[in-house]
Amino acid sequence: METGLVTRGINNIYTVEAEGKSFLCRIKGKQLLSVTDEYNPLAVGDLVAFNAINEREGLITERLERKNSFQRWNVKKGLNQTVVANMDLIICVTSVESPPFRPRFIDRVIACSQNVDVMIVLNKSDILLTEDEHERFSLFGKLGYKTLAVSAKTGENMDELEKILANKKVAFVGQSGVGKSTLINRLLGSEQKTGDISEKYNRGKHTTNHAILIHGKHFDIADTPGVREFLVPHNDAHQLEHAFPEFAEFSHECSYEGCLHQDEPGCKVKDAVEKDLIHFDRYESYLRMIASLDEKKPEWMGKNDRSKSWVKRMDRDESEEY
Ligand SMILES: Nc1nc2c(ncn2[C@@H]2O[C@H](COP(=O)(O)OP(=O)(O)OP(=O)(O)O)[C@@H](O)[C@H]2O)c(=O)[nH]1
Ligand SMILES: [Mg+2]
Ligand SMILES: [Zn+2]
Repeated sequence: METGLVTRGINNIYTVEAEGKSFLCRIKGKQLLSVTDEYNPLAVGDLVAFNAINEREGLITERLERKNSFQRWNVKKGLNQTVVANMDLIICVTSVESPPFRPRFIDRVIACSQNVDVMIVLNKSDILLTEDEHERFSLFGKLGYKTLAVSAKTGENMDELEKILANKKVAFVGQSGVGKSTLINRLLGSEQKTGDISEKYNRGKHTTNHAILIHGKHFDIADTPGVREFLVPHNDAHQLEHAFPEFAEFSHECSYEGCLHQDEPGCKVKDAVEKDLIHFDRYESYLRMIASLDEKKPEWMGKNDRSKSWVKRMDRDESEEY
């Protein structure tokens, strides 16, 4: 029995690395005993116990306990799906344009990251954000998240990013076309496929189609497929609060214990939004996530005009077709 690291998984065949060797492994039996009601039993970054059959192949018998994960809700299957596990840092890669900057997407990435730090990297900063967008981007820094504007094209701030990555195992997640693979190639000298931007939809074409952990000299990076949307995993709704640290100082004053800050009377979070102590767009982002858990229509939409213009400006692709 050996312990190894999953660096890739396609069609139920996993690449497992152990002691400098690489094995192609299947799961022994039909499923891992420890894993129920999840879309995928194993993700890149998982540690597994396996039996080597020969120098190149093996059978996985167990998934070792995860220290953290990045999970999303898989709508089609109605199950939580783990994109990567056991990372030192989740890097949400966003871009200024093509696809446009979408702060609510970042909010969801934070909510999908469980027990792991999140950093926000704004790529394509050879192009400029609008003032409103910049304000919303800087808000993440004020809330305590590390943020950095870079350009894979011009190389701006890439040395800074390298410093942050040193000695870490990180995952790049984000929308298709933001430049995850381009950045990784530049950082690691790897040759991940990169894609053009669709002229019709002004976003990427899902060039990377499965997650893979790539080793570098000073750090390891998991490249992941771009998505149009990350829906937050279906766990206890209260777990969403970790993604909204600015609620904390108000939420413990809410009248109801266990207040979810929707329409409960005496909600101090809602009060704080009305007094502009919490950014209204962050609050709306939160409400959307809660609504998606209930699979309710977001009734609050359109309640206030200010928010409507933000929906239009900041979440432009909500109406886009796939
Ligand atoms: N202007 C500009 N374009 C960039 C920059 N970085 C990447 N791009 C372009 O963005 C496009 C998409 O890059 P990819 O690296 O394939 O994006 P991705 O995030 O890996 O996309 P998926 O694999 O589909 O998730 C390519 O045409 C890149 O040349 C940048 O810093 N500035
Ligand atoms: Mg890619
Ligand atoms: Zn409340």
